[in-house]
Amino acid sequence: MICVSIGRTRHKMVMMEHRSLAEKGAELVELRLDWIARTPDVNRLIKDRPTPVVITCRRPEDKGRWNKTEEQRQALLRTAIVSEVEYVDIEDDIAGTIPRYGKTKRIISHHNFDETPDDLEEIHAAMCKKDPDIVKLVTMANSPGDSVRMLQLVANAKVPTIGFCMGEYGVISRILCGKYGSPFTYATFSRERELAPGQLAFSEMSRIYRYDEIGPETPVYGVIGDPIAHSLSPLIHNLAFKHDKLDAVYLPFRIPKDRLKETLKEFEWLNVQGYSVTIPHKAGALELADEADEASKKMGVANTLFKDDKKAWQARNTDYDAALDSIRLGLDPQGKATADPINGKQVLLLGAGGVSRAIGAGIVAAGGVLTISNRSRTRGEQLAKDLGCNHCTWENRGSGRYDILVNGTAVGMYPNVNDTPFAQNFMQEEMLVFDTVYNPENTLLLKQARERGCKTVSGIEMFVRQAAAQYKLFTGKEAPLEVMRNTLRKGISAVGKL
Ligand code: SKM
Repeated sequence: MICVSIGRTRHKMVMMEHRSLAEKGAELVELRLDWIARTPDVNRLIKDRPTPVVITCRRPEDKGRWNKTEEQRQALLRTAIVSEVEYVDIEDDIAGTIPRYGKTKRIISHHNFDETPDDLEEIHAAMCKKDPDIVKLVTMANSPGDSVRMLQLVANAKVPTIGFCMGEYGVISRILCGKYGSPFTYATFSRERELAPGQLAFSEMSRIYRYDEIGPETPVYGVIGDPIAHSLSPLIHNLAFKHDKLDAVYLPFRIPKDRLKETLKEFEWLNVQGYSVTIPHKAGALELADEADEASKKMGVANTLFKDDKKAWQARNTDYDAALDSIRLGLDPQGKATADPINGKQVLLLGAGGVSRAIGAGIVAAGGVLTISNRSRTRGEQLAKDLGCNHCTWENRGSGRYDILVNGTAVGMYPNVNDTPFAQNFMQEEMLVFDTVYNPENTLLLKQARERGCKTVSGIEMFVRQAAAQYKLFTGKEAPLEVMRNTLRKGISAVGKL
């Protein structure tokens, strides 16, 4: 069950939001009395409540907004109990002063906004002695492993325990706590109304992550990277699982660059079945895999890890085929060509990062005549040397004649939508211009290329194809490509930014 928190300053707004959440399917709502500007009137708020409620009134030391006396606060909690609300949230240090009464269930809570302390088990054990129906332990995750420790605690608890972590590293524990037995998780009315760090919106938790359908056996997948909050992989993979009615969930795993090895070890407990891999882990993922295909080894980077039948980690690079197929689609939209349309074409590739390395290797393998240009000259020269292709300086990138231009840099990506890596007057009409940037879909580079009469392919095509290939490696099933494409487009316009 998802408990949705409401924090509004006026009673009227709390009740309105409560009704709206009930209409949207919320089964339990937390009313945060500390947000109400005047003296809260509990009975008014709960009189015609459309769902069961948790009554909570947080003090400033627990990052709440309560600005009246402690006596008044505790009196409110008692009033809620006497009025037989379904749950009341009582901080562990005042549990002794609020007696059990009637049917109201006691959630004994403890928050730590700084860290997930080493003595988590001891804190939990002490809370279990305070006559709880439910123990609620919420701490700040300062590393990915903190979420794992918290979920282990939930899984081993003898008393029903809500346990999750705050912050970006904690997001996975908010989504997975139910899998390990947490009676409910918390979400917020909308992302703009985050009441605690890392809280997801009710719609994300219910419609994207399908929290209520995650069970003990649900296979877990996810994307690893740093940063990761911007990634649209969770959106498209989860909605593809939903479309195919698969019992599976896909999470955003933030892992710092220097912690990949130890974190993947810690995540073994979560029994993750497959990872998409993004910056900065593409080289590290390849190194840590038990086995890799020849193409990934040659590129030195992988964007996919999945467990094979023998539980060994396999590495692949789905960026490679996705990029090449996107280019082929642009050159030969009807798919009529009998030979590879890239063969013999002059290709200018801008950039020398992981994506460029994969695309460049693919172009060379397909028989394209590749030239690399990069803002940092030494990196560009190094990649050209590794791939055995031409190099041209960034200043001279407009001087040659090319059939295909590929942008493998992040220039033009949101929020820098007015930037372009290649001036319009350098473009030739018969060129195909392919931009790996997918947010926005219509980058300035692509707009100017179209004005100039060039054919274009957007980064959406590549992103969807690399995800679809991962989906097949993860599930053994063909991905619902159209669902993924439409979801990505909607996701980009809804989020507006990545
Ligand atoms: O190669 C992909 C990766 O699979 C996922 C991703 C993302 O989620 O942003 C980006 C690319 O690196």
